[in-house]
Amino acid sequence: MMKKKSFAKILTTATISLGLAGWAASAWAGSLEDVMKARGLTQKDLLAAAKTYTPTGGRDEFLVFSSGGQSGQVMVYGIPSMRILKYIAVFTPEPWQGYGFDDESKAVLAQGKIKGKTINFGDTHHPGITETNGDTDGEFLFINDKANPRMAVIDLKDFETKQIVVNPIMKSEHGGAFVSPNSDYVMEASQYPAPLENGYVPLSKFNEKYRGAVTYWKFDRKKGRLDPSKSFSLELPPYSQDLSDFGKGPSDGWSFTNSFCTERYIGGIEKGRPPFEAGCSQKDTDFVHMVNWKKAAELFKAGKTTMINGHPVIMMDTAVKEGILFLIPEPKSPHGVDVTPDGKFFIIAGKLDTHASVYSFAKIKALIDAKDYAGKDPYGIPILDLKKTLHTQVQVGLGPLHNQYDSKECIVYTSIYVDSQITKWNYCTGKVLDKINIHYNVGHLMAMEGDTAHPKGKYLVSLNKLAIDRFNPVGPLHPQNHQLIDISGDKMQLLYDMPVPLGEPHYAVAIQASKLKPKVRYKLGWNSREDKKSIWRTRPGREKIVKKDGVTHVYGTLIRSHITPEIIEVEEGEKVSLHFTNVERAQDETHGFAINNFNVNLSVEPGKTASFTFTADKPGVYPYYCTEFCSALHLEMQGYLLVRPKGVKASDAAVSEGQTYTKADYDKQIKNNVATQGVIDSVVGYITARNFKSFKSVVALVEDATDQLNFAADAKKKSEEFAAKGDYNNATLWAQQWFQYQVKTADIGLRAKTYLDEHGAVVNK
Ligand code: RUQ
Ligand code: CUA
Repeated sequence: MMKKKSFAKILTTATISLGLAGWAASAWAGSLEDVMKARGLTQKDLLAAAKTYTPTGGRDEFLVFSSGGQSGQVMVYGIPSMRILKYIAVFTPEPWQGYGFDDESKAVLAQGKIKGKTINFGDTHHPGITETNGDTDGEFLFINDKANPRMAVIDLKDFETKQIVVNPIMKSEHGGAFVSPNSDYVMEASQYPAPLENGYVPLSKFNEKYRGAVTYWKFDRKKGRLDPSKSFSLELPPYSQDLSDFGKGPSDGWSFTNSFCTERYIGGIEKGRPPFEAGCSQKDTDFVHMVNWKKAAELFKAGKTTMINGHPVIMMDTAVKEGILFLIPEPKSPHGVDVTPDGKFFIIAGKLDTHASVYSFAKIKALIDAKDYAGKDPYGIPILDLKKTLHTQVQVGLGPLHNQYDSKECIVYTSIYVDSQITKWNYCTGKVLDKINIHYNVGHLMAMEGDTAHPKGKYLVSLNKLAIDRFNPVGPLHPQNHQLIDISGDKMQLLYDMPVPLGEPHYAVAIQASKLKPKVRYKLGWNSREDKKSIWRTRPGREKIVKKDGVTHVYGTLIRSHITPEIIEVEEGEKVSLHFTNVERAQDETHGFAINNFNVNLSVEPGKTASFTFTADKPGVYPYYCTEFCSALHLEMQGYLLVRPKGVKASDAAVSEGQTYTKADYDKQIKNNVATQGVIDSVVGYITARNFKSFKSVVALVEDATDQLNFAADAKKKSEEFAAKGDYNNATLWAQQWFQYQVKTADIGLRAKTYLDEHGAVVNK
């Protein structure tokens, strides 16, 4: 615990320890050669290190949003440093963020209930960022849940999940989230065929009753929410639809969804039948589905839909009649379909083929316009001739999966699962340019903005499924391995291995960090999940406990370093709703709130109001405290919930403390406070003598320090009032509180001073 030493002393101690640390580091380090020798590093290693190493305080050029697979989350990390910055809770409760513990986020998770059932898990696969003219703009992020067909919206202003929508007709999905070039729609395609209605249909009716589908979720950018009332779906045959992409440029208005198991095989290994894997890989080709989604949106608006589970669906026969749905054969068990940056081609890789196929949109369009079809599938959907639609086919390796584009013209990278390689090739000329080994078995790969109209090149990440021998063993469950590759030269160069200890990521998207504009704090009293002022907000001095409709509402505040109220007494069986507003304005001053035995942790960032409702069902004493180490007196940020047995009267007995104070204690405290004020004044003098206004972070710190000084003045006044009445006990305690605000002011002042020193502030003329 902090002793009451004078601030001059604290300042000197801080300076000495900084000086010592600098001296110790230089004595230990040795020369670069020594370190290379000791750690067995090569020149190539050093070069890789220099390309990724980010000195303290340095920022990354790109941010990555990676799916977290079965963790139901999204992971955020920086490139080139590969430092993990955040796991965003999406489909799964996450206590650090209070997600699934506070009432506000519980309401978001509750949107994801399916048939009344709470689903606390998601299999996140493909994140997609909002786009403007085919380029990602960094406003919102979407992510799908493959296991329980759902789509989530994350606001990149605060990196919080705002909405979950449940797909009304799908029982499984995969081909989402893909975003149209101006974010009008977010696409979701089903995976394993099932009846679109809910309920039982025997497998003997597979061909007639089981279906696939694509859903176009309308995105309302102003509200930052998907709008189910303006969303629609398209019925598809019972093939296993897979990944999707939206066209852009010349192919804008079209979407592409490939499929596997167009054999429509239904398995049955337990009955002695060959398993799915055999029956679903029999044919040489499957189908990519081409949908004219702009025309589909018009059909939906014209009411040419059938309501299924209360959701409008354009049926296949309507789609065929209106000429909005076509099929093109694609070689063997395809996986990714990726539209080129200019929108003229799309590339499909077949898992069981060694080729990547480049389809020409111009050729496809000409065939459609001429009604030049090669045939029809069993559901009457026109099929185009594979050869007539191809631009080229290129042998890229065994088990190609996904494609990403470079900033350099015609350059594409394909992940090769079986060979554990990445192949770099030219899709205009059809030439393979380079291959690099990865460790091991790559799924998706991701270049910087490599799926947009203007890829940024520079780096590529190989999202590998297996780590095997790359890291220190941590038991049979291994992390995944994301490998950073330099693609700026002719040859790809492996730079860095990052273990992913969260879940199995599938796709990831990178965006220039400069495009993101996250906020530092919320407006005071903010419900972050609904993006509006919380009806439960309160301000310092207005804290209250109110009984309404049988619920005891506590309107509280959190600030360094106390929780108001500090004592809450209720009767057994009472329903209690706690609402805490973090009234800090300072950056990075989050407070937590946990209480014994109630399974709750709140994360209350500056400005936020978070609530927790519970029934005080068992009499007892329940301490509560702040779970973020927010200040020197963080441990003292505490309180008691007292639950009185039914029928027992509240005792107003005087609070009995362990200590009382005299005039001598008071005088001593005052002396200390006055000395401290002198130090604060000198720090303030140091800052204001310099051009601190040129530094945004310092201006924010000075604002915060000013707040703390105002609180100090308040406590000082109370202390003096009690002293005037001769109540030295309360006078001393308030003087101590005055000192606490001084400590916080000095702490902030020192931070500002260090910042100025490190960033070359100059003395005012
Ligand atoms: S998919 S790699 Cu969703 Cu390719 Cu997993
Ligand atoms: Cu607030 Cu610790």
